[in-house]
Amino acid sequence: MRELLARIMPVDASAHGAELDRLTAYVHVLMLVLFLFWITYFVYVLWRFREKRNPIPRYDGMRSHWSTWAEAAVAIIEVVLLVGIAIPAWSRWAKRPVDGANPLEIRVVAEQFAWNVHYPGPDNIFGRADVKLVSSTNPLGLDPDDPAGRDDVATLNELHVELNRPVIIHVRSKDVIHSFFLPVMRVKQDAIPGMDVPVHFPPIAANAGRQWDIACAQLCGLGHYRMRGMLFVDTHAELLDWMTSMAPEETAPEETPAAETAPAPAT
Ligand SMILES: [Cu+2]
Repeated sequence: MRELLARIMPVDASAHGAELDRLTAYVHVLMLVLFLFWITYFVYVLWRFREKRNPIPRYDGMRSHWSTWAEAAVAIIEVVLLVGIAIPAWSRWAKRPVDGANPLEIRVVAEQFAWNVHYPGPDNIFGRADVKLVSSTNPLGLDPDDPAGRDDVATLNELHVELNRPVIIHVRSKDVIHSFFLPVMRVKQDAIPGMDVPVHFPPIAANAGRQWDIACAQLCGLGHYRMRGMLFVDTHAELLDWMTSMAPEETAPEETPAAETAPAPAT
């Protein structure tokens, strides 16, 4: 099944993607079987009960119970898909990575029509951000007087994560509802003004020359079509190099952007 899905689905670079793809495939197979069965039955009924063969209509309907049993069988299959696969997958996904997993925490702030990406920097503490400080040169509204924010790294439409390290992304929005969509990570989450919604995933494959998109999956305005970013899955060393190159001049990181015992970022 995994080989077949790999051929027809987009690249899957996440640990949880295979399970979601499998569920999607089961649902589509069930719908295909139902569609073919009912369309065949519909054509059969048109032919079997045509006027020429049945000049006098009968109003007592079907007398056997096979259709009831067929409906019951479909309901049972749907319950199995929901209770046996979908709910367990959701409950696993809803749990945050355990603390020992040292997740990389990032904020993504959507706006018409771009993705602002905010890293806490080497101190692992997000600098204070205030909507009153937002300007064209300070799209995240970072407070220049907050020492925790001096080493923060901000990028536009460019998201770097680390291979085989869990990522927690805090999805936010500055204006309207957007939808943060990483097709290769099988992640899709609405970005809602006034809310901080964390999503997490473990990247298990690197780009290897492939271009991976961040898309907006909500029609959010006239420029929706150009709300596109790039996702890069780096090795630890590559991420550190990139973070160093992006760090503010006077606070270039000397160490890994996330120490082994990362404290929880300030909210
Ligand atoms: Cu959008």
